[in-house]
Amino acid sequence: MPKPLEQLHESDIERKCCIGKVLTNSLKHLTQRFMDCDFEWLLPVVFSKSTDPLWPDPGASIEKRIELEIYGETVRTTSSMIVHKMVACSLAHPRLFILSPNIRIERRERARTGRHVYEFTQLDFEVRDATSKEIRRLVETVLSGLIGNLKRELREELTYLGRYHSLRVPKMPFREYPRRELEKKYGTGWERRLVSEIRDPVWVTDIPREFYDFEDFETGVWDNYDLFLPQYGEVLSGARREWEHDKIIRKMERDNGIKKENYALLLKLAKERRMKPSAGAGIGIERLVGWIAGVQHLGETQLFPKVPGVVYDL
Ligand code: ASN
Repeated sequence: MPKPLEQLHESDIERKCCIGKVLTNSLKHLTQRFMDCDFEWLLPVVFSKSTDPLWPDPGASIEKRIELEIYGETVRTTSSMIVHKMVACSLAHPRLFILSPNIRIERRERARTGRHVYEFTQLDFEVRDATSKEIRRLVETVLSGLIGNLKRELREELTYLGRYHSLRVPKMPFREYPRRELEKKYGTGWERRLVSEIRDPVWVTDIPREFYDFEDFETGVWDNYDLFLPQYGEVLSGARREWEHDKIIRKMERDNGIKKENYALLLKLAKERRMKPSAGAGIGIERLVGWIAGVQHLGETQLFPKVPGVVYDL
Protein backbone atom coordinates (compact mmCIF):
# COMPACT_ATOMS: atom_id res chain seq x y z
CA MET A 1 0.00 0.00 0.00
CA PRO A 2 1.36 3.44 -0.87
CA LYS A 3 2.69 5.39 2.11
CA PRO A 4 2.40 9.12 2.70
CA LEU A 5 5.41 11.18 1.69
CA GLU A 6 6.79 11.79 5.18
CA GLN A 7 7.01 8.03 5.85
CA LEU A 8 9.02 7.19 2.75
CA HIS A 9 12.67 6.06 2.88
CA GLU A 10 15.30 7.71 0.73
CA SER A 11 15.14 5.07 -2.01
CA ASP A 12 11.33 5.29 -2.08
CA ILE A 13 11.62 9.04 -2.52
CA GLU A 14 14.10 8.56 -5.35
CA ARG A 15 11.58 6.29 -7.06
CA LYS A 16 8.80 8.79 -6.43
CA CYS A 17 10.95 11.49 -8.05
CA CYS A 18 11.48 9.31 -11.15
CA ILE A 19 7.72 8.81 -11.39
CA GLY A 20 7.36 12.57 -10.95
CA LYS A 21 9.65 13.11 -13.95
CA VAL A 22 7.51 10.74 -16.02
CA LEU A 23 4.44 12.70 -14.93
CA THR A 24 5.93 16.10 -15.75
CA ASN A 25 7.19 14.99 -19.14
CA SER A 26 3.91 13.29 -19.98
CA LEU A 27 1.89 16.40 -19.12
CA LYS A 28 4.29 18.56 -21.11
CA HIS A 29 4.04 16.31 -24.15
CA LEU A 30 0.28 15.77 -24.02
CA THR A 31 -0.68 19.41 -23.47
CA GLN A 32 1.73 20.53 -26.20
CA ARG A 33 0.32 18.02 -28.70
CA PHE A 34 -3.25 19.17 -27.99
CA MET A 35 -2.25 22.81 -28.36
CA ASP A 36 -0.42 21.97 -31.63
CA CYS A 37 -3.73 20.56 -32.87
CA ASP A 38 -5.52 23.86 -32.12
CA PHE A 39 -7.25 22.82 -28.92
CA GLU A 40 -8.07 25.51 -26.34
CA TRP A 41 -6.92 24.74 -22.79
CA LEU A 42 -9.71 25.31 -20.25
CA LEU A 43 -9.31 25.53 -16.49
CA PRO A 44 -11.21 23.00 -14.39
CA VAL A 45 -14.30 23.56 -12.25
CA VAL A 46 -14.72 22.02 -8.80
CA PHE A 47 -18.35 22.68 -7.77
CA SER A 48 -21.45 22.80 -9.92
CA LYS A 49 -25.04 21.72 -10.09
CA SER A 50 -24.34 19.19 -12.85
CA THR A 51 -21.63 16.59 -12.82
CA ASP A 52 -21.17 13.14 -14.31
CA PRO A 53 -23.72 10.75 -12.74
CA LEU A 54 -21.27 7.84 -13.25
CA TRP A 55 -24.40 5.78 -13.65
CA PRO A 56 -25.20 3.37 -15.13
CA ASP A 57 -21.60 2.37 -15.68
CA PRO A 58 -20.34 -1.20 -15.42
CA GLY A 59 -17.06 0.03 -13.87
CA ALA A 60 -18.41 2.49 -11.30
CA SER A 61 -18.37 1.76 -7.58
CA ILE A 62 -19.07 4.94 -5.71
CA GLU A 63 -19.44 4.84 -1.92
CA LYS A 64 -20.57 8.41 -1.52
CA ARG A 65 -21.58 11.27 -3.80
CA ILE A 66 -20.52 14.64 -2.47
CA GLU A 67 -23.23 17.26 -2.41
CA LEU A 68 -23.08 20.43 -0.37
CA GLU A 69 -24.79 23.72 -0.10
CA ILE A 70 -23.27 27.04 -1.08
CA TYR A 71 -25.20 30.29 -1.32
CA GLY A 72 -28.40 28.37 -0.67
CA GLU A 73 -27.90 26.07 -3.67
CA THR A 74 -26.92 22.41 -3.83
CA VAL A 75 -23.71 21.74 -5.71
CA ARG A 76 -21.65 18.64 -6.39
CA THR A 77 -17.91 18.12 -6.62
CA THR A 78 -16.74 17.22 -10.09
CA SER A 79 -16.76 13.51 -10.87
CA SER A 80 -15.96 14.34 -14.50
CA MET A 81 -16.40 17.48 -16.56
CA ILE A 82 -18.43 15.72 -19.25
CA VAL A 83 -21.39 18.11 -19.02
CA HIS A 84 -19.12 21.18 -19.04
CA LYS A 85 -17.16 19.76 -21.98
CA MET A 86 -20.28 19.18 -24.04
CA VAL A 87 -21.65 22.65 -23.29
CA ALA A 88 -18.31 24.42 -23.83
CA CYS A 89 -17.77 22.56 -27.08
CA SER A 90 -21.27 23.39 -28.33
CA LEU A 91 -21.34 27.06 -27.34
CA ALA A 92 -17.73 28.22 -27.46
CA HIS A 93 -14.65 26.17 -28.32
CA PRO A 94 -14.95 23.54 -31.04
CA ARG A 95 -11.76 21.87 -29.77
CA LEU A 96 -10.96 21.95 -26.08
CA PHE A 97 -9.12 20.12 -23.34
CA ILE A 98 -8.87 20.38 -19.57
CA LEU A 99 -6.65 18.84 -16.90
CA SER A 100 -9.54 18.16 -14.61
CA PRO A 101 -9.39 16.88 -11.02
CA ASN A 102 -12.11 14.28 -10.49
CA ILE A 103 -13.41 13.21 -7.10
CA ARG A 104 -14.90 9.74 -6.96
CA ILE A 105 -15.26 8.31 -3.48
CA GLU A 106 -14.65 4.69 -4.46
CA ARG A 107 -15.76 1.88 -2.19
CA ARG A 108 -13.06 1.11 0.37
CA GLU A 109 -12.87 -2.50 -0.88
CA ARG A 110 -11.07 -0.99 -3.83
CA ALA A 111 -8.05 0.00 -1.70
CA ARG A 112 -6.03 -2.99 -2.85
CA THR A 113 -6.98 -3.19 -6.51
CA GLY A 114 -4.03 -0.90 -7.15
CA ARG A 115 -6.08 0.70 -9.89
CA HIS A 116 -8.29 3.08 -7.93
CA VAL A 117 -7.68 6.37 -6.17
CA TYR A 118 -10.48 8.64 -4.99
CA GLU A 119 -8.98 11.83 -6.43
CA PHE A 120 -7.39 11.73 -9.82
CA THR A 121 -6.83 13.87 -12.88
CA GLN A 122 -8.25 13.39 -16.34
CA LEU A 123 -6.99 14.97 -19.48
CA ASP A 124 -10.49 15.47 -20.79
CA PHE A 125 -11.07 16.70 -24.34
CA GLU A 126 -13.90 17.21 -26.79
CA VAL A 127 -14.15 18.01 -30.52
CA ARG A 128 -17.21 19.42 -32.27
CA ASP A 129 -18.51 17.30 -35.19
CA ALA A 130 -15.80 14.67 -34.73
CA THR A 131 -16.32 10.97 -35.37
CA SER A 132 -15.28 8.30 -32.91
CA LYS A 133 -12.69 7.07 -35.36
CA GLU A 134 -11.10 10.51 -35.58
CA ILE A 135 -10.82 10.66 -31.80
CA ARG A 136 -9.31 7.18 -31.63
CA ARG A 137 -6.69 8.05 -34.28
CA LEU A 138 -5.85 11.26 -32.43
CA VAL A 139 -5.36 9.36 -29.15
CA GLU A 140 -3.20 6.74 -30.86
CA THR A 141 -0.96 9.36 -32.41
CA VAL A 142 -0.61 11.30 -29.18
CA LEU A 143 0.08 8.22 -27.02
CA SER A 144 2.53 6.57 -29.41
CA GLY A 145 4.32 9.92 -29.69
CA LEU A 146 4.40 10.20 -25.91
CA ILE A 147 5.99 6.78 -25.37
CA GLY A 148 8.60 7.45 -28.07
CA ASN A 149 9.37 10.81 -26.52
CA LEU A 150 9.70 9.42 -22.97
CA LYS A 151 12.01 6.65 -24.15
CA ARG A 152 14.25 9.27 -25.72
CA GLU A 153 14.12 11.86 -22.96
CA LEU A 154 13.85 9.78 -19.80
CA ARG A 155 16.02 6.77 -20.52
CA GLU A 156 17.71 6.95 -17.13
CA GLU A 157 14.46 7.26 -15.14
CA LEU A 158 12.70 4.51 -17.08
CA THR A 159 15.71 2.25 -16.57
CA TYR A 160 15.62 2.97 -12.82
CA LEU A 161 11.91 2.06 -12.82
CA GLY A 162 12.68 -1.16 -14.75
CA ARG A 163 10.53 -0.06 -17.68
CA TYR A 164 12.95 1.10 -20.36
CA HIS A 165 13.04 -2.23 -22.24
CA SER A 166 9.56 -3.53 -21.50
CA LEU A 167 7.82 -0.33 -22.54
CA ARG A 168 7.37 -0.32 -26.29
CA VAL A 169 5.97 2.27 -28.65
CA PRO A 170 2.56 0.89 -29.65
CA LYS A 171 1.97 0.33 -33.36
CA MET A 172 -0.90 2.21 -34.96
CA PRO A 173 -3.75 1.65 -35.52
CA PHE A 174 -4.42 -0.05 -32.18
CA ARG A 175 -6.56 -3.20 -32.32
CA GLU A 176 -10.29 -2.78 -31.76
CA TYR A 177 -12.59 -5.31 -30.13
CA PRO A 178 -16.36 -4.96 -30.07
CA ARG A 179 -17.51 -5.61 -26.50
CA ARG A 180 -20.09 -8.17 -27.67
CA GLU A 181 -17.34 -10.31 -29.21
CA LEU A 182 -15.37 -10.24 -25.97
CA GLU A 183 -18.45 -11.26 -24.02
CA LYS A 184 -18.96 -14.18 -26.39
CA LYS A 185 -15.36 -15.27 -26.05
CA TYR A 186 -14.71 -14.64 -22.34
CA GLY A 187 -18.12 -14.12 -20.72
CA THR A 188 -18.86 -11.29 -18.33
CA GLY A 189 -15.31 -11.35 -16.90
CA TRP A 190 -13.92 -10.26 -20.29
CA GLU A 191 -12.15 -7.22 -18.91
CA ARG A 192 -9.77 -9.17 -16.67
CA ARG A 193 -9.02 -11.73 -19.37
CA LEU A 194 -8.42 -9.11 -22.02
CA VAL A 195 -6.10 -7.06 -19.84
CA SER A 196 -3.99 -10.09 -18.90
CA GLU A 197 -3.67 -11.25 -22.53
CA ILE A 198 -2.90 -8.08 -24.47
CA ARG A 199 0.66 -6.83 -25.00
CA ASP A 200 -0.25 -3.39 -26.37
CA PRO A 201 -3.07 -0.91 -25.75
CA VAL A 202 -6.37 -1.94 -27.40
CA TRP A 203 -9.79 -0.39 -27.93
CA VAL A 204 -13.06 -1.87 -26.81
CA THR A 205 -16.16 -0.40 -28.43
CA ASP A 206 -19.91 -0.45 -27.82
CA ILE A 207 -20.15 -0.37 -24.03
CA PRO A 208 -23.59 0.42 -22.54
CA ARG A 209 -23.27 3.29 -20.05
CA GLU A 210 -24.28 6.89 -19.22
CA PHE A 211 -26.89 8.86 -21.16
CA TYR A 212 -24.36 11.18 -22.78
CA ASP A 213 -22.67 8.53 -24.96
CA PHE A 214 -24.33 8.06 -28.35
CA GLU A 215 -26.52 5.02 -28.80
CA ASP A 216 -28.18 3.93 -32.01
CA PHE A 217 -31.69 3.11 -30.86
CA GLU A 218 -32.31 0.94 -33.93
CA THR A 219 -29.33 -1.37 -33.56
CA GLY A 220 -28.70 -0.89 -29.83
CA VAL A 221 -25.03 -0.20 -30.62
CA TRP A 222 -23.21 2.45 -28.55
CA ASP A 223 -20.76 4.64 -30.44
CA ASN A 224 -18.22 4.72 -27.63
CA TYR A 225 -14.81 3.31 -26.78
CA ASP A 226 -12.49 2.50 -23.91
CA LEU A 227 -8.75 2.16 -24.21
CA PHE A 228 -7.26 -0.74 -22.23
CA LEU A 229 -3.60 -1.03 -21.21
CA PRO A 230 -1.87 -4.39 -20.75
CA GLN A 231 -2.14 -5.49 -17.07
CA TYR A 232 -3.46 -2.09 -15.99
CA GLY A 233 -6.88 -1.98 -17.60
CA GLU A 234 -8.97 0.95 -18.70
CA VAL A 235 -7.09 4.24 -19.05
CA LEU A 236 -9.50 6.23 -21.22
CA SER A 237 -13.17 6.30 -21.98
CA GLY A 238 -14.86 8.37 -24.61
CA ALA A 239 -17.63 8.55 -27.16
CA ARG A 240 -19.57 10.41 -29.73
CA ARG A 241 -22.22 12.27 -27.76
CA GLU A 242 -25.95 12.61 -27.67
CA TRP A 243 -27.11 16.14 -28.41
CA GLU A 244 -30.83 15.74 -29.14
CA HIS A 245 -33.19 16.65 -26.32
CA ASP A 246 -35.77 13.89 -26.67
CA LYS A 247 -33.18 11.17 -26.89
CA ILE A 248 -31.33 12.43 -23.81
CA ILE A 249 -34.61 12.55 -21.87
CA ARG A 250 -35.53 9.03 -22.96
CA LYS A 251 -32.18 7.70 -21.80
CA MET A 252 -32.28 9.56 -18.47
CA GLU A 253 -35.72 8.13 -17.76
CA ARG A 254 -34.58 4.65 -18.67
CA ASP A 255 -31.51 4.92 -16.40
CA ASN A 256 -33.41 4.72 -13.06
CA GLY A 257 -31.82 7.06 -10.61
CA ILE A 258 -30.82 9.92 -12.89
CA LYS A 259 -32.37 13.14 -11.61
CA LYS A 260 -33.32 15.25 -14.60
CA GLU A 261 -33.32 18.39 -12.44
CA ASN A 262 -29.56 17.94 -11.97
CA TYR A 263 -29.12 18.41 -15.70
CA ALA A 264 -31.54 21.30 -16.18
CA LEU A 265 -29.17 23.50 -18.17
CA LEU A 266 -28.00 20.71 -20.47
CA LEU A 267 -31.62 19.79 -21.18
CA LYS A 268 -32.62 23.42 -21.76
CA LEU A 269 -29.77 23.93 -24.24
CA ALA A 270 -30.64 20.68 -26.00
CA LYS A 271 -34.29 21.73 -26.19
CA GLU A 272 -33.24 25.03 -27.74
CA ARG A 273 -31.09 23.05 -30.21
CA ARG A 274 -27.96 24.76 -28.98
CA MET A 275 -26.18 21.47 -28.22
CA LYS A 276 -24.02 20.29 -31.12
CA PRO A 277 -22.71 16.86 -32.08
CA SER A 278 -19.26 16.20 -30.67
CA ALA A 279 -16.96 13.39 -29.63
CA GLY A 280 -14.18 13.20 -27.11
CA ALA A 281 -12.58 11.24 -24.32
CA GLY A 282 -10.77 11.53 -21.01
CA ILE A 283 -7.34 10.07 -20.29
CA GLY A 284 -6.73 9.04 -16.68
CA ILE A 285 -3.36 10.60 -15.98
CA GLU A 286 -2.47 8.50 -12.93
CA ARG A 287 -3.35 5.30 -14.80
CA LEU A 288 -1.33 6.34 -17.83
CA VAL A 289 1.70 7.32 -15.76
CA GLY A 290 1.25 4.26 -13.53
CA TRP A 291 1.45 1.98 -16.57
CA ILE A 292 4.45 3.82 -18.03
CA ALA A 293 6.28 3.70 -14.69
CA GLY A 294 5.15 0.15 -13.87
CA VAL A 295 3.72 0.88 -10.41
CA GLN A 296 1.97 -1.66 -8.16
CA HIS A 297 -0.56 0.88 -6.94
CA LEU A 298 -1.73 4.10 -8.58
CA GLY A 299 -1.21 5.88 -5.25
CA GLU A 300 2.50 5.62 -6.10
CA THR A 301 1.99 8.14 -8.89
CA GLN A 302 0.61 10.63 -6.35
CA LEU A 303 2.80 12.53 -3.93
CA PHE A 304 -0.24 12.69 -1.64
CA PRO A 305 -1.93 9.32 -2.25
CA LYS A 306 -5.72 9.08 -2.25
CA VAL A 307 -6.20 5.38 -1.65
CA PRO A 308 -9.87 4.33 -1.22
CA GLY A 309 -10.75 4.13 2.47
CA VAL A 310 -7.57 5.91 3.61
CA VAL A 311 -7.34 9.58 4.58
CA TYR A 312 -3.80 10.82 5.26
CA ASP A 313 -3.00 14.27 6.68
CA LEU A 314 -2.21 15.76 3.27
N1 ASN B 1 -14.18 11.66 -19.61
C1 ASN B 1 -15.12 10.67 -20.04
C2 ASN B 1 -15.57 10.98 -21.46
O1 ASN B 1 -15.10 11.91 -22.06
C3 ASN B 1 -16.29 10.57 -19.12
C4 ASN B 1 -15.94 10.03 -17.75
O2 ASN B 1 -14.91 10.28 -17.20
N2 ASN B 1 -16.82 9.28 -17.13
O3 ASN B 1 -16.38 10.25 -21.98
